Amino acid sequence: MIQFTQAIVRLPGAELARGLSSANLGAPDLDLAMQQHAAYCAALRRCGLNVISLPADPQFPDGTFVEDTAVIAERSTLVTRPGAPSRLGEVPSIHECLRRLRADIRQIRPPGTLDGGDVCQAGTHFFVGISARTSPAGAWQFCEIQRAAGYTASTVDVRGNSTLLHLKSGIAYLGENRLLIAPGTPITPEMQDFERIAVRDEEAYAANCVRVNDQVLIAEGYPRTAEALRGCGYSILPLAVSEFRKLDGGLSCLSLRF
Ligand code: CIR
Repeated sequence: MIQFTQAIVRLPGAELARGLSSANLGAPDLDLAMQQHAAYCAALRRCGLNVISLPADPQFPDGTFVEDTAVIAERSTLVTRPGAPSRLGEVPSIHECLRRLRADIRQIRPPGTLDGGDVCQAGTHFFVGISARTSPAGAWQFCEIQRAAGYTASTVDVRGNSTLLHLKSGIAYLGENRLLIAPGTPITPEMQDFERIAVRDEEAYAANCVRVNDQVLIAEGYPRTAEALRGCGYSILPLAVSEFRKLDGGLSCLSLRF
């Protein structure tokens, strides 16, 4: 499993409640969101990461979901072209930040679109969701960039499942050749090479967990998934993310890890 040393996050700002949402769970509470974000950053530090925290930008209410703006792997770095027009402007500041940290940064070019939430790296393979946010053209550009960097890549069309905003709303790579998968996530031939752990229907949101070094960050309140992960030998760190869930966000989308 990749050992991460750094994470980039962006603080939620006063404009958070204007973020895109289909969740119907009400408006996020900013104070609680700030507390949850602080606990999330503390968890990343506990996993050994140096956390680079960017300020909120009032122009971009979804800016705290930094995962969608870049994909950073050992052999490649790229900035995305988010599929929601209101989020396109989040990319330049992330690009600027990455320029100081990474060499040879590639870009998804128009008219292709790609959200980082649609990218699931599983060892040396990338699964790329084609979704309401990531276009087939964006996914193909992504696959070409990763193949040139020496990875393999394949697409997963999630457009048939309206509960999946992104591929990673329904799948996580745990390491040790294991995928955690929510019901309704398409199973592609490339996934057959992995051990697959099923998340129960009523705990589907818990599929968006994140392996960070020796820990697995998991949303708080999903006991069956937590038990399944512990049963596989993982040490888990449950975190409250209710306020980000109100904006269709999960654990993975709050950071870029590398
Ligand atoms: C959006 O709709 O773009 C944000 N409200 C949520 C993005 C969540 N991103 C992710 O899960 N990777």
